[in-house]
Amino acid sequence: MKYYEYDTDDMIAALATPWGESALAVIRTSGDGCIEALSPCFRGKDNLSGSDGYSLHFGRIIDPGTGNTVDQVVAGVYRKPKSYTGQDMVEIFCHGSMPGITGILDALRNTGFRDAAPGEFTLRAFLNGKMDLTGAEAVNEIIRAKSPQAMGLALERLSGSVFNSINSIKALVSGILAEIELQLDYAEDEADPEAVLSTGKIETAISGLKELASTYRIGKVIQEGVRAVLTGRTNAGKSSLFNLLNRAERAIVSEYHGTTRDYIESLLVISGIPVKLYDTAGIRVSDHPVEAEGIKKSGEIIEASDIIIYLVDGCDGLTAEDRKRIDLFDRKKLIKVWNKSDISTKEIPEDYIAVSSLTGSGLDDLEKEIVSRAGAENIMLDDRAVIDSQRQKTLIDSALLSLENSLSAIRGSMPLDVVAVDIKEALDSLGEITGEITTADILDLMFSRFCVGK
Ligand SMILES: Nc1nc2c(ncn2[C@@H]2O[C@H](COP(=O)(O)OP(=O)(O)OP(=O)(O)O)[C@@H](O)[C@H]2O)c(=O)[nH]1
Ligand SMILES: [Mg+2]
Repeated sequence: MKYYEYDTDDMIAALATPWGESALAVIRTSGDGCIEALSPCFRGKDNLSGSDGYSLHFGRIIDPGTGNTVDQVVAGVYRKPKSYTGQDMVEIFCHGSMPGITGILDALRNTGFRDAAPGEFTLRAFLNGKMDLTGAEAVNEIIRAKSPQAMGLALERLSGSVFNSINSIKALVSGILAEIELQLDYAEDEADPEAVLSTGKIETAISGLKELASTYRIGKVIQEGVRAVLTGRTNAGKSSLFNLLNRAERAIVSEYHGTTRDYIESLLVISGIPVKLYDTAGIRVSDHPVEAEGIKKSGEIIEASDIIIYLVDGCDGLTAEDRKRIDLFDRKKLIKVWNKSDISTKEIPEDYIAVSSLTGSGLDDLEKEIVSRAGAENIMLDDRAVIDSQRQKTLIDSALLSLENSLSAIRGSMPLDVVAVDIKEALDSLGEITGEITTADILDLMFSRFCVGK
């Protein structure tokens, strides 16, 4: 969709729930006159066109062409501006039946509704001032959240945690600009910026932005999670540990070497961090083409992982082959596990986590280490605005750069109008974060990532 040619008032419709059989489905509509337009398709005790906002109506959707009943539904009516989009809206709660859903959408098309593009309802909410851009991004983050923590942070953002932080910094920076402009208007001589401006406010704004920027890594980890791979020699106990971490018998475990060939993946949540965990084929020289292919795939997964959990078979102890492999890995990503600690008679080196995949001992330590490697230990999430949007991070960084430039300009006794340019640039970047300043391209990019119907 191209927003520069965008009609914000026409009537749109979309299925807001997944395609497929289900108990219920929701079809959403929005636009000028949509309640009246939908009214002829609805037969019930009440007439939709005269109904109040926030009212529910039981009835049938009929095909306006044939007069046939398509489905029995409940229609929810919202009157502007009290709706998600800020426009008149009708939400149809129907059966989750494919022919029913198709029939309702066809009836709507025949009545003048257009299929909504991804994120178009939220775009309208933004354009109608129902939410700022950080709120709109939060809507998508809520839908994509993979853990309760990710969901909680995104809900905070929807309630304005990032918006409020940015706005208070923006107010500070606007105040600085006002001071400069006053000087520029009234000062008789060219004033020395350092003499007339206190740098304290700029420094406060910088530290506020730095704090917000520093939450990006953790925000991203919580939202998107990390990839962790189990690797090691055959029979080290990777599949046993995979099952233990999953609390489920997912992978085949056996005393035969080379049991796992294709990799297996699962999604865990450890202390709020979504972890995509991979069990892979044990590494050894193999002339069996299937096993060799599995080992090749293991290599590719290790390459793409954020965390590599290397298992040493505690019965055998550390072999020359283990040492050779361990040396190849990036230290920052590597967690070394001494498995079979229940029967190992060897002395366990200090930098290993002793684990028994049989008894579960050491599991807590391993999980803590995974969280720590994800960069998420000691996170205090209460009352904090945490960002996870690359767009917001880039704009915060550019606001920071402009403010730092303004400080250097002041300290270098540059003229006040030069300082003013940097301050204005910082304000523009902050305005872009909340969407006060925006372009069609930004909206295009952002809303194209949304689901249809949201
Ligand atoms: N005593 C003991 N036995 C274990 C432990 N972990 C795994 N085993 C045994 O070691 C054998 C190999 O375990 P797997 O989990 O299949 O090992 P793997 O690393 O996945 O092996 P491949 O898939 O062949 O690479 C099985 O007989 C397991 O029961 C452990 O912590 N303690
Ligand atoms: Mg295995």
